[in-house]
Amino acid sequence: MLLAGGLASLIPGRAKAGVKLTGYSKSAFSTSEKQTPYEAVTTYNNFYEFGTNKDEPAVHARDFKTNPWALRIDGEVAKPVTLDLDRILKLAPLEERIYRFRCVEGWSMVVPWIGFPLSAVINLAAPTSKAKFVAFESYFSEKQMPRWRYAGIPLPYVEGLRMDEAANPLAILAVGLYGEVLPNQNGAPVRLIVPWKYGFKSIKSIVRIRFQERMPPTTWNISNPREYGFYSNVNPEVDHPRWSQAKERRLGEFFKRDTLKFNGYGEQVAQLYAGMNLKRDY
Ligand SMILES: Nc1nc2c(c(=O)[nH]1)N[C@H]1C(S)=C(S)[C@@H](COP(=O)(O)O)O[C@H]1N2
Ligand SMILES: [Mo]
Repeated sequence: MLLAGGLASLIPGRAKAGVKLTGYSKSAFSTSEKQTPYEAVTTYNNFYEFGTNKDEPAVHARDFKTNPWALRIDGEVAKPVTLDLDRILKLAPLEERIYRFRCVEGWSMVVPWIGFPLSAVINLAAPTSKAKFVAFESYFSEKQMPRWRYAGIPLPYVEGLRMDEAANPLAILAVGLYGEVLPNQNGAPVRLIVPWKYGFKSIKSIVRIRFQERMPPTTWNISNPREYGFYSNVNPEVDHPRWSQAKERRLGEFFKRDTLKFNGYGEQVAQLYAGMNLKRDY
């Protein structure tokens, strides 16, 4: 894996978008659906630490410093470890994963992410038999995140998965999109992508992954427990208290389309929830 043009990232204040990633392979999990244009993917963002309007993260995250980076992996594991960016990029062979991505707000997109299975982290850390859940935490700095006061949610942003969800081959850590390192506004340098769940589960700019026995708290559930549950699988049959989730609008398209259960990834993930009542435990 090579970072071509890596020097550009050393020029202070320069956005790192445009630095090419090379040596990644294609994945059988990719969709052939029309990809949402790069421009839309990188200027229509939810990253509340950098502002709550969709166009703010691209502006306010421009100077966000993502190198050096430290990702701490610990908790109920045999091998706790702290990884720098170079080691993160070398955790596993990089793949392109072209996934549908559905935000709970009712819009969706198709993004060619570059990353590797989250299971690479599980293999590295070797969780003990006590580990039932994985907790994720985003970077947080008042100084680097000038709009943090307006976020309206507790920070740092936190998320979580059940162990078997984390081990599912569709769950990835993304380090790039459209063949380039992740733009800061999309969660550089490393973020989670769980394409069968609403977008808010796909936590950005991760600094800590902790394996634990208990179900971890999650940011939107803390802010609004009535609206957002731990699982938050895409489900057209479970309405948001304030709007229907039956349909969605692809960015750039006019007409709405039907939302698919598990965002269309049921074949890969439905068995994770066998025996659960997804209308109650959402
Ligand atoms: N740290 C952090 N992660 C986050 C968010 C956030 O505000 N902060 N927003 C979430 C939401 S609601 C969505 S829809 C996706 C948006 O990802 P994108 O901007 O790359 O499309 O990031 C998720 N991850
Ligand atoms: Mo979202």
